[in-house]
Amino acid sequence: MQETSTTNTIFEKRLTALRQAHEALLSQENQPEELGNGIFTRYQNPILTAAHAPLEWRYDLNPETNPYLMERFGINATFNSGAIKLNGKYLVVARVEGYDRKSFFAVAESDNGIDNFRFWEYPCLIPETQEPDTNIYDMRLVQHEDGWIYGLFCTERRDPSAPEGDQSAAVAQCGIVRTKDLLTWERLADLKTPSPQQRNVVLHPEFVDGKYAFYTRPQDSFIEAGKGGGIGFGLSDGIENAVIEEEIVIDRKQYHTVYEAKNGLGPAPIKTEKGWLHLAHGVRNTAAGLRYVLYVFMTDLNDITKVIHKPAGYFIAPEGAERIGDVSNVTFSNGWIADEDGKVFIYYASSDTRQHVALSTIDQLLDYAINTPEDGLRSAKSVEVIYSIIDKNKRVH
Ligand code: M1P
Repeated sequence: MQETSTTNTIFEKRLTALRQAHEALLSQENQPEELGNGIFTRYQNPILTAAHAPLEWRYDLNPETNPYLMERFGINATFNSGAIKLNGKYLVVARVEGYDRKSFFAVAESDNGIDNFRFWEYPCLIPETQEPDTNIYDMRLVQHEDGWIYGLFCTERRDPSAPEGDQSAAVAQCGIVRTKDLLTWERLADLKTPSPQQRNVVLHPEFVDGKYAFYTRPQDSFIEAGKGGGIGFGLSDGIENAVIEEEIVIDRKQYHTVYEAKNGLGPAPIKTEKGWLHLAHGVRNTAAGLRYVLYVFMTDLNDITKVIHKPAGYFIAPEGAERIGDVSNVTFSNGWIADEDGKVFIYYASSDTRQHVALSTIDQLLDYAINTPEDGLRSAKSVEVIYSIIDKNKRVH
């Protein structure tokens, strides 16, 4: 009797404290950083962390079966979110990763796109194909002109040709689901392409020559892009059993750039009067491991495979606390929302651990993309750029 009432007290105290801490986190206001770089404004707090996951997912809330109110399902991270605005709400489909390393998708909703993101009651139920996914992650949401919202994501399975002693060899491919409400998801066949592995596949929002158009990232092995490196592009007659017969690379990896080792498209591009705006990630290798940064480029409205502007270097790189996490030195984005008034909410994740937002506008992004000098690919060219800026400034003052 004594023991039961003691454990009940532990349970009640813990539950009250947990609920208070959770509510305080979820209702926290997010403030913009001061000054910034004029291109975008970072916000101070991550919009989603592991601690944002509902208590109902993590705890058995029955004092009879969980007297110590222990966590029964640990959440490790929330990151790499797809994003869409639906019925006036800003929705992100986060990659939520459990302590067991498996990722799954869950929708979190906010009224303003900046703070107070709250997960919906249940995570997304993604149907499996005949060949079950071991792990699913990084959904790109696209409102396609055919009327469906598509979610393209990476489906990962153990490499069937790997020897028994190798328990880490995997095959990555592109899984496809579609929905009208983000509640019910219809699974379609995985995308077929000429590449042995695929990650970072994105559906273009419009038909191209009456076909579904995909941005791909052909790669030779699970980690290495190999000879297939670059952001690829291909067309498929249909979407229910999508097949790309021919893949061309439209944005290559390149020596001594921030996308030297590999690159991949982020969210679906935004259509503007001056071209399609793209956000992508570039990867280079360092003595401390891979470094992932975000970069911007634009493609032609009439030929979406033609890159027309590409500022040098990175657009967003990990800063301060963003540098540290499960996979440190990573910024990654697969979601942004362009509002009717020209604002652009850029959802980027840091170090495979947490989700952030940065705010910009179509005008700012176009100015950045069009007027930032391209990479000259040599130190002397960088110095030339600075000279021209200084000389131009002399004429102003
Ligand atoms: O760990 C960094 C990122 O690595 C992968 O990206 P890429 O395919 O370009 O190497 C993805 O697994 C991504 O989820 C992850 O953030």
